[in-house]
Amino acid sequence: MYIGTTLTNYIIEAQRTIEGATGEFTGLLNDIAVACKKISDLVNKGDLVGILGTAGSENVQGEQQKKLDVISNEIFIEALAHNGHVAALASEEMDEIYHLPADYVRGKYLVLFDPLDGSSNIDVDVSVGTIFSILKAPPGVENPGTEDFLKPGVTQIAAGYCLYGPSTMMVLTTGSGVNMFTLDRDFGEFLLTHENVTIPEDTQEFAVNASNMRFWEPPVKRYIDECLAGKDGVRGKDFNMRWIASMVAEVHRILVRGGIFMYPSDSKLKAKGQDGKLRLMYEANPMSFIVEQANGMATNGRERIMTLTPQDIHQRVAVVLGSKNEVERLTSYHQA
Ligand code: P6P
Repeated sequence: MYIGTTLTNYIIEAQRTIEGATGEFTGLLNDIAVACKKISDLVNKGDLVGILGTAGSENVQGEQQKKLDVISNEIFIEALAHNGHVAALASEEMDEIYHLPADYVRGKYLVLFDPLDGSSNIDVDVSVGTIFSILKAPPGVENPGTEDFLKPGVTQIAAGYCLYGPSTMMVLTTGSGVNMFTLDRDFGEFLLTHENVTIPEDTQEFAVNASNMRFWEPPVKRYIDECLAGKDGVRGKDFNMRWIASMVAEVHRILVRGGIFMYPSDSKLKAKGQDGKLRLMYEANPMSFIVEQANGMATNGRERIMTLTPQDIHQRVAVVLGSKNEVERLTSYHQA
């Protein structure tokens, strides 16, 4: 009876190719998978277990927290803090980094995560997801500080997301390509379903929140106008638009069929002193790692996201990512 390749088996096989691997990384990814399975279970139950709606609190971003934002954050801490694979954690839902209790065993890794991205969709039953980024912890440091997290995206050991959609899918890169695993609820395992995913270099589909059009910088306005002009315009082909308001779902679509996603800088965000809406450390960097490993491209409109030097755990950044030739085109318009 063929079972298929489970996420755990796949990681153990991958670990065998890593010099000196101790199994701790495998243990960490397994802890992350457990957290995501638990979140998937709750997301799927929704109102049946009374967890929709707002928590009546705000996160560090000043955004209304959904009950599931808070619960998902607690699930991640519960799943990752106890097993001795991490030295500290950072989350969109926590102002400060999370230091382990003094009696907990410390591990070799730091994990940054957005436990439930796109949660404004949760009450209307639209796909949401978890995003995570894994860094090496500084050796021998009992309690890593914020500065130990503030590393550029190119230093990530691994990155991934779990999409809670019609099916629950774990998408992961450890720097050797991108693989997708689909959750088989009957026996609670993520099974390998898409190996070495690559993003088509061209596309006719763009994703942007067009309601911000009047605030866009000229290069973005030019790019979108050209797409809207379709085959009668300079692009010579028609384009389609998507906007789900859930970055995990947008990135997943792009991994599967190509596309360009953008949350650009604009005058409204600049007026608030923000370079973008999305967060560098636990949204843009992990998604950029995944997209680049799938032969795509990710910039802030001007430079590669993964080379940016972080200044703050919760700093925001402009994001343009997806099909390489389209990201290059839009980025070139910023240099024109
Ligand atoms: P807007 C969700 O809140 C999120 O961080 C991303 O997942 C998503 O792409 C974006 O913000 C949606 O932003 O302004 O369209 O609601």
